[in-house]
Amino acid sequence: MMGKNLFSILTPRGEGGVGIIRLKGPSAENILVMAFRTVAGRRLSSIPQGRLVFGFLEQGGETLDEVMVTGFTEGSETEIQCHGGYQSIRRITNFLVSRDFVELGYSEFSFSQVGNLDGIQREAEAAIPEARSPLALSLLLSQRAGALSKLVMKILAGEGRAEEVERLLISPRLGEVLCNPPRVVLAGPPNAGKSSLFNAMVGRNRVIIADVPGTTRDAIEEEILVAGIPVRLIDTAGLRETEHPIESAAIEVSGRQLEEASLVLFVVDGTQEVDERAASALEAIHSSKPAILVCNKSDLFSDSYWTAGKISSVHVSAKTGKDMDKLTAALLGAVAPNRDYAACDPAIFTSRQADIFTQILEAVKSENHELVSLLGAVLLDRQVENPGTL
Ligand SMILES: Nc1nc2c(ncn2[C@@H]2O[C@H](COP(=O)(O)OP(=O)(O)OP(=O)(O)O)[C@@H](O)[C@H]2O)c(=O)[nH]1
Ligand SMILES: [Mg+2]
Repeated sequence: MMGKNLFSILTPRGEGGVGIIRLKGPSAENILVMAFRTVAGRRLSSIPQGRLVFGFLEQGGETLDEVMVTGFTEGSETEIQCHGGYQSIRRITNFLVSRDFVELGYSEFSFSQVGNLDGIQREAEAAIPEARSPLALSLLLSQRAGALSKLVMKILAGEGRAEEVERLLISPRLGEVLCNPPRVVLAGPPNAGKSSLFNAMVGRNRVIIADVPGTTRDAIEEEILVAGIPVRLIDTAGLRETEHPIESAAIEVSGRQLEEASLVLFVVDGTQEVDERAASALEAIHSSKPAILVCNKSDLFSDSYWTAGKISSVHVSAKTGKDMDKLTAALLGAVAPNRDYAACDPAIFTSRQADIFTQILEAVKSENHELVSLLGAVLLDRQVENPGTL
């Protein structure tokens, strides 16, 4: 992308008061200068740095929008602040595209004023707009401020201990869970109450429930927060042998959801006797991923026929809400057992960081200092300083 004029829309694409478009590139400033006229009708010779100038953007004698423009010291970046909403922003970006600008996403656009951030801090900066919970935001802000980078510097200075790195790598890692919500799939025989549980966990009547086996067809997804942890909850069609073509297709969809699940909540009707087919389906699921047996309808039974052996189980009632807190505790225990996060603690939050830290741990243990310094430089996206001397 060297030598190209680039722009990025920094504000969300929706209704709002202001739209912000950042520009940079060899002729970005010139093109903006040519199209801009102040409210007093004056042309500028350059875009002033650190000062907002109010005026109009024009193309072929037509006003595109009332805007404010400003410039930034490094990298000759400029910014247009226009009206918010789709039409105004689109009109200006169409103009930029007609002048050979290329659009980049927010996370791909490297801003000059944050150019001194290291690789980890830049990853945090890019993830912050997508933070899905207050805890995710706190964790990312700490890493943006350098919590994880400081630990890497310590390791590079030969002061990092293997235990510190080991602690970071305890899986599943909170930072990654917060940035990539686990997929929790409700599966099991028809009529067990999967959709009822889905609605209870989502907190509203999102899907149809009925006393007819085979009610749910399409898999339905909702993102929920469980004790501050974002979770993608998925309701699926009940699993059973069927001749019905639509239900068969629905069961195929359930199968695909099961493959992609991080955790399966296998829901059964606790009032019913154990169905061998369902029991072996649960065994098969559990052999490849974490699963919890959920005996539903506990308002109707005190002792369930179902026992899960090694698989953890809970008895709940989707209908009355009885013991739903036990289900959420079991869910959290499976997807995010390490939830202690104190502000400013270092945390891994991307798989790239996890991969490199795994290699750093090995290198620290085998006292391969040269490799440690190489890997640290890759993590921070920096040149290796004095290679071989660490
Ligand atoms: N008593 C009682 N009934 C429940 C409970 N949960 C669900 N039901 C009832 O069980 C029936 C089936 O519920 P659904 O939530 O539709 O079951 P499902 O597992 O989604 O069924 P399919 O979509 O057909 O696979 C409905 O009549 C619900 O009202 C519960 O905790 N207690
Ligand atoms: Mg259902």
